[in-house]
Amino acid sequence: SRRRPLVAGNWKMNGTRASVATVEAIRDGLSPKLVETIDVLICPPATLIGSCVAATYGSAIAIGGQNLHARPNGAFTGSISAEMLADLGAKYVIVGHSERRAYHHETDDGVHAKALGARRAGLCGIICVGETLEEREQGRALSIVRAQLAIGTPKGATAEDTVIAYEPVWAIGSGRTPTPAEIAEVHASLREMLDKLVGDEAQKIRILYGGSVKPSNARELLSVENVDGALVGGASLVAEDFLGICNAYA
Ligand code: G2H
Repeated sequence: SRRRPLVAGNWKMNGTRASVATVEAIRDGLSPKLVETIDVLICPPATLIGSCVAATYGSAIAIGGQNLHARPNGAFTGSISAEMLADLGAKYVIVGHSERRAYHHETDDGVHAKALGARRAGLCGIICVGETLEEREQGRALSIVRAQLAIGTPKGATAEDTVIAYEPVWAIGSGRTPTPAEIAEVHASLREMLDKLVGDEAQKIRILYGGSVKPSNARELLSVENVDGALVGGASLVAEDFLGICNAYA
């Protein structure tokens, strides 16, 4: 496709200063030929963003945040703004991951506000959508993810400031993945909805698949039509596994 693939790692609440070595191993393991073809991103916990940016300076790897507060600053104890992430050298930020939605009560309107915050600070927001198992079994998967996309995506979103990630909640960390046909159906529907939202720009905006991506299934999942890369959780914690996923594009 005309879209440049993005392979993104989401470390979630894992990693200490020693884990910067993992980013260094990923940096050193990416072949020059591969980084001509794909974008690579690691989203470590906020405590490690600065040191991971330093470790990847001048390399093909971008560093991002996993969450942000929608406002630029203020009396919001414990929160981190998009401006603060950008100040550290982050280029991306994950917005509305299902774990944030489930454990921190994030709503689609809240996701929209955070996506605006990311854009305000010059970050690319990775807006996450996905249905629960119950919603899928009720035949509501498409209507759920389309609504999440429609509400969460800022007006005038572009490929520079927005990436979409489809992560079926039941596939996250479970080892279960949708079939290629199920993924293709959702991604086609999301792109059609994006077209309604932003017009022609929809053809440029990347839609990632996330949920139990690993080296052994990456080639199959990433070759599905309209899948423009992966958001990788567990398998991004081990350099060899993450590189194995990136090499699905080699
Ligand atoms: C989905 C994914 C990364 P995992 O949350 O965002 O995690 O690959 O461990 O299923």
